[in-house]
Amino acid sequence: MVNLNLFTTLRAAFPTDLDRTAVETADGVSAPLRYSWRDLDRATAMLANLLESLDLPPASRVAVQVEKSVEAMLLYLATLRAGHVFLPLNTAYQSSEIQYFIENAEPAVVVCSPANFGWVSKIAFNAGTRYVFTLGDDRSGSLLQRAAQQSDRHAPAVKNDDDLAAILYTSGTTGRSKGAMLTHGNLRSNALVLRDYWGWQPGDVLLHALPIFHVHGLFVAIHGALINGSKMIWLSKFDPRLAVSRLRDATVFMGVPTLYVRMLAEHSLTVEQASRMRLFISGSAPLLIETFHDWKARTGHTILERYGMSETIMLTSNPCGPDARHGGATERRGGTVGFPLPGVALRVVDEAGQAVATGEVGGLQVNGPNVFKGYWRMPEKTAEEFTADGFFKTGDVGRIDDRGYVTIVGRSKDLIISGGYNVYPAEIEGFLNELPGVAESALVGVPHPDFGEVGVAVVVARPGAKPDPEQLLATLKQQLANFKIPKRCFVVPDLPRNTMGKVQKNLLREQYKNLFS
Ligand code: MCA
Ligand code: AMP
Repeated sequence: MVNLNLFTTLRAAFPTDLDRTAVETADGVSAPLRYSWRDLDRATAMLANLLESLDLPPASRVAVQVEKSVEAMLLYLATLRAGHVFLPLNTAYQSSEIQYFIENAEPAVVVCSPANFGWVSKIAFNAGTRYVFTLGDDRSGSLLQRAAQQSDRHAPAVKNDDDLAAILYTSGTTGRSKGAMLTHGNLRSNALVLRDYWGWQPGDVLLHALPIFHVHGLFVAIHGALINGSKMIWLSKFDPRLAVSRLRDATVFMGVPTLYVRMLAEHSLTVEQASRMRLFISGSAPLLIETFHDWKARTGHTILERYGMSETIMLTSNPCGPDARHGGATERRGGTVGFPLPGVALRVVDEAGQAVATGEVGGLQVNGPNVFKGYWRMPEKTAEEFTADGFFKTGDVGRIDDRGYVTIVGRSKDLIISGGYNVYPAEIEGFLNELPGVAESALVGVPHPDFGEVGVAVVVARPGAKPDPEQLLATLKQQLANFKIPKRCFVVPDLPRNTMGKVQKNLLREQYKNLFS
């Protein structure tokens, strides 16, 4: 029987010479750590054996909230190898957020930073988690201590395409976060398509600068390098100066638009500095056309913009080389997200679900082997988001031009994307409305030069109350991940509403659009 475990596919792509460097760390201060391909193989075996020694039920969830480190990546790979389900959590999440994820996903194992062990383990054990380990970004903690006693040989668990590999929580426009269930087949098919479409070559070196708790840094970047046997230069935190300085040693870079904006502010970014680079990829949020042009002028490279979602991994991409499906098109068109990837069906529909004419704007729906299995334990929500003929409704609004390029023009979902992180207004408004003196609130996204878009809170006071905007934000900060905190807060007499009573967020967005310009 063929083992369709994604780990097996990635492992098969390791170079024959296992002593070559697979990952090299760079923090600009300490001496780099080097991990060979053999190290990756042995360490993932030891971690997988540790998970196996715990005698967990098959497909147990392993929830992980730790700082970025090579060992955190190894834990992800080991979880696949052992046949369990990886659940990455943003390090910015606070206790109420973590409590929700743990209670919802019921992980058998939770791994957290040593500093957070007290509160995380309390939440986890109360929710029935059997094991809580710690992992620091300096290789400290109980996880590696326990794994050190394990064998460095391990046969990957046998998996099918349809078996769960990971759950990624993505917030909903209403209600709490939903866990998008991604299978081994979803992840493998997307990794293989991107390997070919982005023309990975022997000798490519990926400069890895993104966090590894979301699709972009965890799957697109790591799978891309591993499935090509390519080395990674590993930045544990994005630092624009350091990233620019390491471009000389790399050939591929992936970033959200904020990373490009910040690197453009570095004088050291020049054509010469980027001369070894083959490919710059941007995604997770719209890339401003000015950034696209500025990057070309400063480095000589045309950024390749692509589009994806937690539920679908990558969906579309501008071409890397000639795309035979589109008459050999090679142009990376700024402002577009390119063509549907091979194997992805993408259609644009009107409100009635009927396909619109070429060039017309409508809702984007997608289908393909990369589209997720559904939301964890939410069959009704899953059913709502799929059409009768099996297309997933992305909630993004766009059009396809006569050359086949897809442009995203907006979103039907009420979502703010700030520096590549998603902020769902409904969640923030829910918290704001509970604060003393607040009658109601609205969160809107406005343009921001660094983060692309940021949230601004507009609050109506209860009769007789005088809530202090700064105090409201400070209180929110104790409850929610820092990137979700509105950058400004205004107290107003009332919110603009239409005749149906619905808050007219477009008017608020218009009113506050120049706040940060
Ligand atoms: C940090 N801050 C932010 C954000 N990040 N505010 C709004 N939006 C943000 N994204 C605020 C913090 O709250 C804090 O505020 C202050 O900035 C400094 O925090 P720090 O953590 O030091 O910030 P940073 O290191 O400068 O981080 C900025 C960043 C980071 C490097 C741009 O946000 C980042 O790595 N973004 C990438 C996100 C990503 O990987 N997305 C992919 C999702 P205060 O001081 O007031 O507390 S995957 C996806 O979307 C799909 C599938 C796709 O297509 O890829
Ligand atoms: P998430 O659910 O966090 O994975 O975010 C997915 C959303 O990010 C998509 O539904 C889009 O709205 C947005 N997105 C991703 N890539 C792009 C892009 N290149 N341009 C515009 N929006 C994007």
